[in-house]
Amino acid sequence: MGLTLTEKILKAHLVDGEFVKGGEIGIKIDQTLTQDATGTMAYLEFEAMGVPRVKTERSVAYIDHNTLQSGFENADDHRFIGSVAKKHGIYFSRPGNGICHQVQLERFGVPGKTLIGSDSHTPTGGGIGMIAIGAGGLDVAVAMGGGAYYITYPKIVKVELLGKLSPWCAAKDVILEVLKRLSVKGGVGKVIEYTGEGVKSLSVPERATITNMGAELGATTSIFPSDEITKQFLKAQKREDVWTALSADDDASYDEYMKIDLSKVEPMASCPHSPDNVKTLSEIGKMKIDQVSIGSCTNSSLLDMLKVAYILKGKTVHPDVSLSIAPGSKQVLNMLAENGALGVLIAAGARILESACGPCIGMGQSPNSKGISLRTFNRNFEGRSGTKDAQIYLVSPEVAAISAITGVLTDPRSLGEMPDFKLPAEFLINDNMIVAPVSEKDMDSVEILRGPNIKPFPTTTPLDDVIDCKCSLKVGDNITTDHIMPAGSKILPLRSNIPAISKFCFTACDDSFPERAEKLGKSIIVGGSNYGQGSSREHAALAPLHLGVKAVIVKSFARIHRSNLINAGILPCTFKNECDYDKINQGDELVLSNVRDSIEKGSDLILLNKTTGDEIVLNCELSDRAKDIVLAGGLLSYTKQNLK
Ligand code: MIC
Ligand code: SF4
Repeated sequence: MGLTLTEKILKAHLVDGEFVKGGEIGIKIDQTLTQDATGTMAYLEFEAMGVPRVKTERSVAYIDHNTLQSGFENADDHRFIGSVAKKHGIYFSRPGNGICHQVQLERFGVPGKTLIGSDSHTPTGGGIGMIAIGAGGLDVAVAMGGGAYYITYPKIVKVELLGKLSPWCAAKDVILEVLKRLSVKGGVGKVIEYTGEGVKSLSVPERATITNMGAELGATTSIFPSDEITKQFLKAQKREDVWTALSADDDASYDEYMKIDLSKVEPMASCPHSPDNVKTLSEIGKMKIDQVSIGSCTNSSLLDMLKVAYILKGKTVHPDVSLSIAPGSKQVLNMLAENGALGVLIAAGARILESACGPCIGMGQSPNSKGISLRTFNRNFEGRSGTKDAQIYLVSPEVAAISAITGVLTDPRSLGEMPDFKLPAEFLINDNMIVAPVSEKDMDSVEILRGPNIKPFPTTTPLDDVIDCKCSLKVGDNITTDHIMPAGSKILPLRSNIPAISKFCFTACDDSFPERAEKLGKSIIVGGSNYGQGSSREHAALAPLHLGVKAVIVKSFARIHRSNLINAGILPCTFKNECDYDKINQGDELVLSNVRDSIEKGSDLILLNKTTGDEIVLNCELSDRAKDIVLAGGLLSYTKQNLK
């Protein structure tokens, strides 16, 4: 039987384990990326491992998240990351050069290669046929050191695309359609593989929008074939030499199947407060809006910006609306400046932001109180914009641009005929903001620049055999990492200082949690299903670790967060019987005994609720490697032990 594209790439990179669905496999990683909000920790971890030079084919450190420098902290982190990169063999994309996923796609991605990044939207690389996966900073540090990356051998979903998008309907609408069908948990443990004749009608940036937002399905990654369109894109980036044709075999077999007729896809929006709360524009109606933000790693390509400029040409942003635009990379911004489109955006009244994540991660442009904001981004979790009572709708750039002019949510199909927007035959290539590392012999001449806010990785201890403590917090379903470890302009600068950032842990749900947890010394958190969805930020595990959280017991976990807990040495348990969730209340006294032995043997754990007298059966299914990591007290201790 033939192979899927996912299987072909995974097979070529397999270094550990076997291809058994649900089993664990280790794959060789060719490329890594980090961004600055997760990067400082990742490089501290890399330094702690003591490996002098990265062993990957290409590792790149980006500065794109923490670019609002309202104090010394972010600038210090940028300098630290730049110096570590220079010393240890990593390319450094300077602030201003753009959003990691956009630049990686333009300048570094290679079809058929594996990439892991300390950012959940790393699957953007699937747009050119890479297996690109979001991971915790520690996993990326290990991969830079030459270690394998471990994933559950995924189920593979075939999404067959038919036909062609209708005018003014967008790639964003395609992924919103998938989210509507599968939900934010529907992709867990799966790779979404796009095939079918409809693939040919989508450009690389459109494909990348779709794979990018596959992260919102909880999927391991998403991938498109590498074909003539991929070749043209790479040629226009003067990188045709890295192209290879890649696709699934005709007789490949898949675990699940879905068909999407592109011609039937219509403009849609993710309504507050979840990316899968998808409605068509006609279902939502003509809603008055306060703000429009165009940009983010989902929709900030040159193609997106050219469409926006076409719609804004000769118009003025509605008097009740604030429009901000952040082109995804210096390449995009520079080309807009040269072809005159930037002038069109400025003339219409758009507030041009630097090429960075910006409002997507709450770094500025928070909406007004109860404000309605249309954003071309990928996440609309409550509070993420920086305004707690704002209502965020996720839309395509086409919907965003026309609505910015009319002041109400507007269907772009009202624009009538659509011109044929084409990618240029040649992009403007100027890599002057990418700094190459020094050669191995000059390594010692590079001094690592550490600012006072940069504190070491928290210390961990081997797993206790008896965990006897209180439940410090009980939360419900679909808790995001933005709940656990909020971002935004006030908190992000503390990403390199775990004791300081921990004071904000879970404050989105309960202001008193950090103080309570710290007073308790050790505790357990209880949650519902899809716990930890969203970002790859390992801070959502490191802050609980610092606050003494020993175990997290939930109905189900999101993939990256679960591995971040394991990497931090926190026990990730699930209820054997989901109804038992109701048998624990915040403040209850809980005991887990015989923990080490049960983990080693892979047997169920028994939790005694001393407050109620209930005995609750818990699952903590771990691969052999994950068991060793948890027993050792986390991935850093485990790796250090294994490097000896
Ligand atoms: C996000 O979109 O939430 C982020 C900020 O890019 C995160 C990474 C982080 O929290 O640093 C992600 O998606 O992994
Ligand atoms: Fe940056 Fe937003 Fe993309 Fe995260 S989702 S990488 S914050 S642009």
